[in-house]
Amino acid sequence: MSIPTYATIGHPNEGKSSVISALTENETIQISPTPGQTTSCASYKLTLDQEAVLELIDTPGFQNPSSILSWMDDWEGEESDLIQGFLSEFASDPDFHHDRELLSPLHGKTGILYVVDASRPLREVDRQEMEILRRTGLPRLALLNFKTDQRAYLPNWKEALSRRFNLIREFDAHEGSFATRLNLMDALAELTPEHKDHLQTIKSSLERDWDQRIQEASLVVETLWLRTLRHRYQTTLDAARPEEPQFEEAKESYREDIRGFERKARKEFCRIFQHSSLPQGIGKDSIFTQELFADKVWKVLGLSRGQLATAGAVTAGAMGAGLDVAAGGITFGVFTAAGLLAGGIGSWIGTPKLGAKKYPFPGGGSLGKEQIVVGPFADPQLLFVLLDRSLLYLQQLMKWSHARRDVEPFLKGLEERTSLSKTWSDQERKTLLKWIKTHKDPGHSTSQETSKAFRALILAKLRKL
Ligand SMILES: Nc1nc2c(ncn2[C@@H]2O[C@H](COP(=O)(O)OP(=O)(O)OP(=O)(O)O)[C@@H](O)[C@H]2O)c(=O)[nH]1
Ligand SMILES: [Mg+2]
Repeated sequence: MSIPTYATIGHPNEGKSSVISALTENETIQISPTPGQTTSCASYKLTLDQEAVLELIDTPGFQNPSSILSWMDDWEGEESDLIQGFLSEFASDPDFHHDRELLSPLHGKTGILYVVDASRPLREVDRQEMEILRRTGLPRLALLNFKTDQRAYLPNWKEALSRRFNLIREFDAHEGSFATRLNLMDALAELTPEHKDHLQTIKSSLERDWDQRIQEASLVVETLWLRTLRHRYQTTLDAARPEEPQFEEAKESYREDIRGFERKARKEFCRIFQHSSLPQGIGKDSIFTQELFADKVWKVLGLSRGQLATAGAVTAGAMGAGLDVAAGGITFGVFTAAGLLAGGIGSWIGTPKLGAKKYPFPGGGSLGKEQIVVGPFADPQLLFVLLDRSLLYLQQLMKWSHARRDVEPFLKGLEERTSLSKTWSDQERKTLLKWIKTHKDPGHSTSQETSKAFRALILAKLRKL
């Protein structure tokens, strides 16, 4: 069976290609602020489970709507031959190249998506374009795209469109959120009822696919936590060099490892949501883009000291205790439950100091050489900061339209955000702290249980984003 095929048509530069890009999650479609970017028709497929389920045809913008309409007014042939008649008449006129390209794919197609930028005033050419499309006799859905926030012209647009279109829907190509895409499937089902069942199946598949992505993302978050929680950086102490700079180098290597874990998680998030060109963390002065260990980041993100002290002091202590065992009685992180409580419940002053210690290689081998060990980090706040930054990144990513080619606003949007985990309930925080307690060492008897609770919590949060 052939799949339903819709042509996006409209005036140049209104967002036709952007609509297709958002809908099919295709970042490679040419989109440009210069009108006339699309010069010939191109077919794009919506693919689910490796199967093309819907076809969209991108077309160039109208160039001569007034001439086309006058020509149509004079047409004396059958109405059903109108488009074919136009294409034959203007077959070799270079001035009508774009118009031919945009009308030629209409033959045998399921319907038309007429894309307009409804944030600008309505003009006579728009009415002419609408009238041309009406005369094609195909089912017509008008998509109101908004290139700016201006909505004053909306009533005019709606009034003119309602005379010539079967349906009118808003579709902000730059928002292009998941819900918007689902709504469009409903609109297409209404426009072309003969494909209703098929479109309904597409909608269900889209929902299932989205949920799988969210589940995968929650696993990535857990992996990031696990790697960070247990990470230790070890290196051999060079007896010929002073110790202090070597301690500092080791600490920086440890920090760089954790930054690497975070970068990897963001890369995974981008892969899951099919974005290949978004930055995974650049910029200078936001709680999101700034360096992970910056004081400001720790102050704004993660939990407050009070939240950590009340909900997690014991666990925080346990995190420290875990270190003592792991490292033969030496505590590397200076920040333990005692430190947390002594610090009171005010806000964070900054990142707690990271400890580095030296001790002999276990078993007395290596000819008396000593090693430097940094981590695991004793402070659970590191995990909460990472969690917040992951969720904030996902929040931005999940609603980032594939039609957007500008990276600056992606980073800017992140700068305006603040801690999510601070707003969670005591119970939710306890779930997370329990996870920490049971995962600091491998093989804890209840780690599967706490892992399940952790993922369920993250999943619920992601579904709400
Ligand atoms: N702010 C904003 N800009 C948009 C939106 N949709 C499209 N644009 C911008 O408008 C410009 C034109 O978008 P295209 O998708 O290339 O438009 P088109 O109708 O395919 O243009 P032609 O192929 O030239 O006819 C680009 O700079 C887009 O980024 C939107 O919803 N919001
Ligand atoms: Mg285009």
